[in-house]
Amino acid sequence: MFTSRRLRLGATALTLTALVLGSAGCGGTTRENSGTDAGGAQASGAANPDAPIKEGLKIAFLPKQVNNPYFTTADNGGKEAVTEVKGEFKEVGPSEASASSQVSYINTLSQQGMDVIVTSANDPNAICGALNQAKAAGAKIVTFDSDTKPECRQIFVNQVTAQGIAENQVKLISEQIGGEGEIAILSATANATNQNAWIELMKQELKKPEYSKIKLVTVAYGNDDDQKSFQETQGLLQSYPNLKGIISPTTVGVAAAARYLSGSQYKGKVKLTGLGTPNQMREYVKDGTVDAFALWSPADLGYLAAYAGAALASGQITGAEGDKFKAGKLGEFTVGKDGVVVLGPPTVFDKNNIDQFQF
Ligand code: RAM
Repeated sequence: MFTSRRLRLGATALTLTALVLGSAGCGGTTRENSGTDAGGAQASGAANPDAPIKEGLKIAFLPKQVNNPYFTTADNGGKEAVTEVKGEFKEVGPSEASASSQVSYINTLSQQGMDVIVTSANDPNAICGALNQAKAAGAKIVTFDSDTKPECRQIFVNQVTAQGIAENQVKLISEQIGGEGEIAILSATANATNQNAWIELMKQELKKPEYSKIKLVTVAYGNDDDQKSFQETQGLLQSYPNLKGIISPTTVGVAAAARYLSGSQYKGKVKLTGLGTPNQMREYVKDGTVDAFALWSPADLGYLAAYAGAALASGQITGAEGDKFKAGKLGEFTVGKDGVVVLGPPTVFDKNNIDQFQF
């Protein structure tokens, strides 16, 4: 399922193929346009796949939080795509990933007459009212990374299927702890749509016979705040003396947990995996704190989301299942059920390949 184009690796792609885990879907269905508006309630009229991308589209990125390198990289990918389609790019957002922190930004973007708002939702419900107003004012809404309820947007650009992420994360920790023992999850915020979907499916995954000796003891929340994530890691180790491993499916959480472990007596003994950026995790892989972790290309995710928004705003797609659009260097994508477009499977990083990635 791994496609080398996703990470721009050229010659290293073969090596990486062997490292890719999980079985995420690769881009939705190939069914013809059913005419249903699976994603957003607002899509109207038929898609015209031959419609040219309009020039001058105002496309705004609103991440969960702006001071998170993951979103800086993702939004820069968006900027690259917006530049390619000759649009106007803008990025705004809160410094904390709290549930309602994005509402005022959406209202302002709507008043500014944005053609497209691309956002990663801190909460499935909290921004729906503001997004619906923005849609009524003419904006197309694309969620990426973390979704709202489907009726609040036209398209959700998902990095990897939630099932693919759950399989990947559980497999990684199982390999690292030898298939048995207590584990904990260190998540981001308690409301985050993406995190909660992954955690739910990880719990299901852990019910498989091959994981019967692994026990999930708790889920902690570091709120995608470095200090809080650091302290929560410390708390986990104090509260669960038999803990064998931690899964932190957040770039902020896993980096903070790695920093704590690397300076503690648990370094290399309590295993840590999760979803991290190679740049933030490099030193912990090299010092033996972390064996392996995963992520997709955040830049490609932002790039794809921007193209999806441009295709919506140009009438090429409406967000209906089966709609197809081209996303520049990433090629063609098909909109799947519920207006979801999937980027592709994650890549696993370890000491053998981490230096090939700079993000
Ligand atoms: C953090 C955020 C984001 C998530 C990544 C893996 O940056 O929580 O939503 O997708 O981690």
